[in-house]
Parts: sequence; C-alpha cells; structure tokens
Amino acid sequence: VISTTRFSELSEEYYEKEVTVVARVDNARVQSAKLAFLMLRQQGQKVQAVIAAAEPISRQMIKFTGGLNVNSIVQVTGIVKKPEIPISSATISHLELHIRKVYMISEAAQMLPMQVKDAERPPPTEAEEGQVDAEGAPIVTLKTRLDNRVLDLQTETSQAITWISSGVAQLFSEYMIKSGSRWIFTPKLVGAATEGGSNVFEVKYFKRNAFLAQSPQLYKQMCIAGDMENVFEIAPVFRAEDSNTHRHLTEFAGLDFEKTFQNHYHEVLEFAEDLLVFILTQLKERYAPQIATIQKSYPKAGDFKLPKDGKALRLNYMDGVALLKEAGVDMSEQERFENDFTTAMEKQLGHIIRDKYDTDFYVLDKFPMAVRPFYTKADPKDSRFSNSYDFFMRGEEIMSGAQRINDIKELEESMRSKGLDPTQEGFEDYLNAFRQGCPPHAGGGLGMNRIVMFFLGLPNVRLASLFPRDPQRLRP
Ligand code: ATP
Ligand code: AMO
Repeated sequence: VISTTRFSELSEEYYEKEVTVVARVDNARVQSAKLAFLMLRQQGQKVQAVIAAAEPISRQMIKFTGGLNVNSIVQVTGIVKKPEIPISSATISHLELHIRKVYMISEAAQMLPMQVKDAERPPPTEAEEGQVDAEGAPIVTLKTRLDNRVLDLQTETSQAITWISSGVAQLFSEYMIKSGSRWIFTPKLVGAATEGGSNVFEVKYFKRNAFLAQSPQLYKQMCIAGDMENVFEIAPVFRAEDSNTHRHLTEFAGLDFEKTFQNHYHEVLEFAEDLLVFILTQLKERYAPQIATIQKSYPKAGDFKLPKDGKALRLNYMDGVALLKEAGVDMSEQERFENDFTTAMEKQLGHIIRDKYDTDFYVLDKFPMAVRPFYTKADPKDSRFSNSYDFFMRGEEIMSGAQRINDIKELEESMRSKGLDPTQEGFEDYLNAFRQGCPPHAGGGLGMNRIVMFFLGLPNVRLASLFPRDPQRLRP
C-alpha cells in the first residue's frame, strides 16, 4: 500500500521530497511533445503538476498525461518543487509537483454535462442556458448546477459552503450538549399536522394515511412532559408549501430545542440569544479559511455585525412597527394585530435596525397572537400579543420560538380559536401529556439552511442545501 499525501498537508517542508497524491484532474494540457501540465484538484483545492521528457519519462507518457479526461481521478507520484513564479491558477500557488508516475484510478467520461470550473462563479440570476460571459466562458445556470449537483459540489465554493453547514450543526449540538441538553430523535411519520393543516405532505401508511412531520414541535413538548427538561434535535422538516422563492424549501434541516424554565420565558429567550451568538462568532473563528474562499464569489460572506456587547439586540414586535412607521411604512390597526411583517417590511426593518443600532442580528419578541401557532402562550398582560419571538439576520428570519401553553384548558381553547378540533385524531396523545401535568417550557426552531444562506450572504437557499427539495425539484 502506498501512503498518499493530502493537499491540506503540503507545505514548504515538502520541497524536493517525493509524494504520492490521489486527486481529480481539473485540467490537462499538452504543451509540446516534451511537456504537459495537469491541474490537480482535491476538495476544491488545486495544485499544478508538470511532466517533462527526461529519463525515465517517455513522450508517450506525456501524451497520455496531457490527454487525461477532465475530472478523472488519478494517482500521481512526483517531486514537490518551488515554482519559479507562484502559480496563480492554483489555490496552493507556492508549490508544484514534477511528475514521475501517473496511474488512472477512476476515469471520468470525456463529455461532462458541465465543467466544474464553470460552476465556480455565482449562478446568473436571469441569464439563459447557452449564453457566454464577458470572457467567453459558458454561463451555467442554477438549474444546470443543481441538476448536476455532484459536479457542482466539487467546486471550491461548494466545498466551503458544505463545511459551514457542517459547522452550524456541530456548533448547535456542541452548545446544547454543554448546557446539559439531551439529543432526541422524534418520529417523522406522524398522525397530525402541527404547524397549520394545509402545508403538510400526506403519505400512504399501510391502510391509513400519515403525514411527514412539519416540525418536531409536538414531540419535543411531549419529551418535556416526559421529564426530559432540556432537549434538542437535528432532523429533516417537511413543508408542503408551494413557495417558489429564494428562501423556501419543501424539506430542510431543522435545528430544534425545547427547555423548561423557572420563572419567566425570557430565561429561554436569553439561552437562545447566547446560542445564536455562540454559533455566529464560532463560525467566524473556526471557519475563517472557508469564509475567505466563499468571499471570492459572495463578498458579504461572514461579514455581518453583532451588537458590540456580544449580546443580541432585543426589541418588541411593536417597536418594529414603530420603526417602520417612522420610516414611512404604516401598518393599519388591523394589519398590526392580524398580519405579520411582509418579507419586504422585514428587509426594510433590517436596514433601519442596522442604521440605528449598528447590528445585523436581532430578536423581535411579543408577536401578535393571531400570527402564531395554536401551542403559543398568549401574553398574560395583553392577549392580543404572545410570548413568542423571531430571530433575524440581515432582515430575514432564521429562528422562531415561543413559550408554550402548558395548561390543558388553555390549550384546547387556543386550538378552537384557531379552528382546530382538540378531539381530532392525532392530537389526543399530545393533549394527554398536558392532562397528566407538564412544567412551563419554551423553545425554538432554526432553519439550518437559512442560517448558512444569510451568514454567507448567498442569493438562494438552494446553494445552502446539499440536494435541495422545492416544489419543482425532486432530483437528484
Ligand atoms: P415561517 O418560518 O414562519 O413559515 P417563513 O420565513 O417561512 O416563515 P412564511 O411565513 O412562509 O415565511 O412567509 C413569509 C413571507 O414570505 C411572506 O410574508 C411572504 O411575503 C413570503 N412568501 C411566502 N411564500 C411566498 C411565495 N410563494 N411567493 C412569494 N413570497 C412568498
Ligand atoms: P417555523 O415554522 O417558523 O417554526 O420554522 C422554524 C425555522 O425554520 C426555517 N424555515 C424554513 N427554511 C427553509 N424553507 C422553508 N420553507 C422554511 N420554513 C421555515 C426558518 C424558521 O425560522 N415549531 C416552530 C419552532 C418553534 O416554535 O420551536 C416552527 O416550526 O428559519
């Protein structure tokens, strides 16, 4: 067995040493009968290799190397050298490999549906297939990229984005576990629609129908009733929303948590604020190289402001209404209490808050009861409002949460007021949990893909999903 070297390990210490690497052919070019170049790629990183006629390298070997199909996986043995001038087209520019041996490990087809390098730039917003950019390179649309997602994942940018997703999940679980939280795994095949009846996928379940879970909401609360006190989950969430927008998916990764509290739901709200601040600051710290890579395509990646005191800025929903009014956006009395902000209002509020408070990250508390789900606790001081909150980054929502109703009578009443029947099949086990006693609790749900999208300033949530699902897309 030959031991191979990773590109990430290579440094000046390897100058004049022989290494063997396994990598993809990013590009192959015959310069002359005596000279050929290979650009090798590993997890998006590129190193140049050269092969020149000299003992024992034959001209045939040069022809073979320069003619390798792009994207083939090869094993290359060679001497690491310092190039005369840094190789600007490589990501590791201060060394090159002088080839002694090349073996084919896995050959790629001669014609690929798209070139990986053409997917490196941001997808065009309106350009059509087949157009070329200013430099004559073909413009690859987002559709082509997503249709060929395996190739698209190989770009330097996609590689870095998938590390950030991995980082968000890791940091979330790290923070939760440190707080004494238990990792839970709740069913995704369920008997009731939890977040509003219409947006739910129905599936055949033997002789009955079942639903795909719209969130772990009912089960995370049932875990609290089961005396688990502090729980979290990372799992798929299904939404049958026919929303063809830049930020809606029909399946996304949900980061959910639920906790008991002693005196006030703000204990949980503060916990959530600290959680988000931890995730956002640690992403910047631990993933600086990936963020720098992504900035080449998306300059705003990682560039957002947290409040100076390291806490989240917390305002009430009505403060948001007032800030918008000052800026000339007036909501009618009815709109304030029965509607939520529109996406455009949310974004405008994001700008206003950035100007006034110098932060891109903030929380709005006390949303109107009318716009929140049945399990949300009304504000005991003013029942038009609720003990519920949304977290925003750059004016777009990344998390929702609330104190939950833990009194059975109040819960049944809330269901009825939202047009739900508490005796309806599918709710009985959830409601029984409250009949049997359940401590006060609150929690929240974060959309992982949304955090990645807004943290990196990506134009589309699909770029922050491995194999995105939307109303049009069920493949790959
Ligand atoms: P939640 O997480 O609470 O569902 P969300 O961010 O997913 O919130 P929605 O409540 O589904 O968003 O909708 C929020 C905003 O998104 C709405 O104000 C609406 O303007 C916009 N929106 C939703 N669906 C569409 C759509 N199909 N086309 C255009 N805009 C949409
Ligand atoms: P909500 O429905 O607001 O709350 O969802 C929580 C978070 O999930 C993200 N999100 C989405 N991401 C991508 N595509 C979508 N279609 C989509 N819809 C929502 C958002 C959102 O903030 N049970 C409650 C949470 C709770 O109260 O604990 C819930 O599901 O980032």
